[in-house]
Amino acid sequence: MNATPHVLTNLTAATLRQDAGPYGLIEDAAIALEGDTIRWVGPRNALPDDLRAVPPQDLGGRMVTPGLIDCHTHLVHGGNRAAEFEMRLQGATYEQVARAGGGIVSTVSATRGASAAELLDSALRRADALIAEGVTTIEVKSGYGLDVETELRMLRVARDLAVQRPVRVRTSFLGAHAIPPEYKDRADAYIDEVCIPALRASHSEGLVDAVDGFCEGIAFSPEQISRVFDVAGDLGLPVKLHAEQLSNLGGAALAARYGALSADHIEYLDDAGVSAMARAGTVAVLLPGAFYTLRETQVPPVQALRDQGVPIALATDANPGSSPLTSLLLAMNMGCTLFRLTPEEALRGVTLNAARALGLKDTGTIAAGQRADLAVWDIAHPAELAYRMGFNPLHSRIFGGIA
Ligand code: DI6
Ligand code: FE
Repeated sequence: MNATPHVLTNLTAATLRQDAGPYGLIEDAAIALEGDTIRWVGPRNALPDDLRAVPPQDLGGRMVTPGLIDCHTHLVHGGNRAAEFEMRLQGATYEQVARAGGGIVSTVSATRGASAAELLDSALRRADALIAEGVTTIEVKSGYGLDVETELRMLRVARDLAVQRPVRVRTSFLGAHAIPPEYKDRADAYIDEVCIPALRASHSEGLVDAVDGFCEGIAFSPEQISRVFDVAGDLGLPVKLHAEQLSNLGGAALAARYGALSADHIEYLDDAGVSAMARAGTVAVLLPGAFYTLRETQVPPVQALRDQGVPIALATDANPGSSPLTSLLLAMNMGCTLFRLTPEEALRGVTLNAARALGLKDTGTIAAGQRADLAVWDIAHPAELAYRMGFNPLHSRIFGGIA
């Protein structure tokens, strides 16, 4: 491709490159884009001669970061759970609601009853909220169908989001999310008769980038998750897992044994789980929106993750039950205030480490050869992104080189 380069100047670049200083910051920087790729980034006075000849676009001293990445969402679903919110405010716990047939299973009925067009319509509203905050990549899970047909419909709708909007979508198959009412007390049969066939069908339609599961007392055992992960391995798909959210079943260590991209939630993760993740290079995806909504008190072991060099990502977990959150900036703020991440860790968590949690190597930093997915902000310092609540300082977004 011989596209004319596009040169951006009069900006500060928070490149997030790891070999650079805090935030990988470059003051008075220039960024050159060519087609959908970043060709060059560095101090403006070091611009190569051929790029100096191109009339630049002046960004007025603004801050440029990589486009943000929401690496854990359940964006596609029918209905909402405001009634359950009210029940929990009257004292019911998330687990009690789930065991009483509410919770995830009530979203399953609403999702089964929704057409693809209805699912797309409501998911686009939520995707637009993310995109408006500079998000350029969104992960979307299935898991509210729990039958072959509806799991496929959810994944097709997820893929369609990237046709309807300038955003990249990565899909995760989450058939092992909950046990549907027709398989009550027959979780093993559900795995064999529905989950695994739905995974194979979704994969053969090219709808699956990774395989996820919910390993928990109210969901699936480590043994059941293993059976799904074995099939993922046969299909050549990477895995990730909702692990140690409400209790410790050793899910993160199990995921690490399968070389998982990420283990997500992990409030109840122990030292052995942290070590297993460190050895496998599994990313810790922290989801403060769910922690906040469920009024969880056990915080994830952030210091142990740091000490053992486990990369930390942050995401919204956007879902109608435990995290009705569609602001990645607010997730960053919550990551700092509730989990004591630094603002730099929060930004790394929604860029470079979020990319890793999705197995993506071409996004998440500003560097030559990366995709030209950028966010331009009206801020003076990158810490401002995590600092405010309910304020959106996005100036503009560049997706695949296009503003
Ligand atoms: N953990 C979560 O936080 C979401 N799924 C999961 O496995 C919650 C999904 C929901 O409550 O609808
Ligand atoms: Fe989730």
